[in-house]
Amino acid sequence: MKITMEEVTTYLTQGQRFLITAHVNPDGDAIGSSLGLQAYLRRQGKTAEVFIDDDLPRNLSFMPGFSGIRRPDGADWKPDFLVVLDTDTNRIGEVPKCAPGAKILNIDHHISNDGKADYLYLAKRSATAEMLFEILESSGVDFPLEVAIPLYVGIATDTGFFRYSNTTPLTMRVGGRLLEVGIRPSDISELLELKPLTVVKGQAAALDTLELFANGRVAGLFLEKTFVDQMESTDSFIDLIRVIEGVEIAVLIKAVEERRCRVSIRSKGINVSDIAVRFGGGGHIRAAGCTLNMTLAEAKAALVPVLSEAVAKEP
Ligand SMILES: [Mn+2]
Repeated sequence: MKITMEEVTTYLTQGQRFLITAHVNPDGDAIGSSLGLQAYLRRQGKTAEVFIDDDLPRNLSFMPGFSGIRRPDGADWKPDFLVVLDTDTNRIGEVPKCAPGAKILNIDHHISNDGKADYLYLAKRSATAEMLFEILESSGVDFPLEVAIPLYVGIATDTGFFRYSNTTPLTMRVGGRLLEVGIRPSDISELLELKPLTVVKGQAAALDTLELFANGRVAGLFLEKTFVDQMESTDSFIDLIRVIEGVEIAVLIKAVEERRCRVSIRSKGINVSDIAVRFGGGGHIRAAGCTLNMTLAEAKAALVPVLSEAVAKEP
C-alpha cells in the first residue's frame, strides 16, 4: 500500500523496535540511508539494528555506525517494523527471516519498485537518503553528524557528487543544509574515492575488454570471474566507458560465479530500467542493473542485442 511522507513519520514515531535493511550488493545510498535512519531512531530512544545480507564496501567504513552493521542471524528480533531502504523487498536476502510478523515499511526512489511492501513511500528523489532527510527534517531533528554524514554519503554517491541528471534544486538544498551542520565535502569525497592500487591497475586491465556495438553507441566491459575475484571493487569501472564520445548506453557484465553475472547499465537518456526489469532486475531510467544466472558469454549474448536494439530505436 502506498503511503505519504507524513504516514512514514507516524510509523517511525509509533514503532519502538526497528530492523533496518537495504539491498544486497550495497552502495553508498543503501548503507548511508540505513545508518542515518538508525542513528536518528536511536536518538529518539528506540531500538534500531541494521542487517544487510552481503559483504560491505570497505570504502564506506568511515561512516559512523558502519561497524555495527550485521548479517542476518536467523533469530527472531521481534521488531515492530522491518524498514526496507533503497530497494523493494526482492533484493534483501535472508533479512525478513529475522522479522517474522513485522510490518514492512519500504522507503525507495526506484521506479521499478514492485509495491509489495505493507507500506511503501516511493518518491522521485535523487537518493533514498534525500527522502530520509526530508522525513527527518519534518520531524524537527537537528542532524547531528552521525545522521548527517551517512545521509550526505547516500546523496553524493547516487548523484555522482551532485553531477548526474537526478540532481535537482532540492538535492542541492539538502546538500547545503548538510554542509551547514558540519559536513565537509572534500573530506568525504577523498574517503569515498580511495582505491587500492590493485583496483586502479585493474581499471586498465578492464579496459582491455572494451567492445563497442551498434556503431559505437553501446560500449561494454566484460569481466571474467578470475579477474573479478582479485578486485575489491569494480564500482567505478563503468564510469570509464560511459564518457566515451558517441556512447549512449554503457554496460558492465561481471561473472561472480561460473553461471552468475552481475550487470550494470548506464544511459544518457534511454530507459534502461525497463531493460533491466525484463531481465529480472530494475533501477532508474539512466542507471539500472540485474543479475543473470548465465556464463559471461551467455550474458553478453543475451544483453548486447537488446541494448543495440534500444539505441537503434532512438533517432
Ligand atoms: Mn539509491
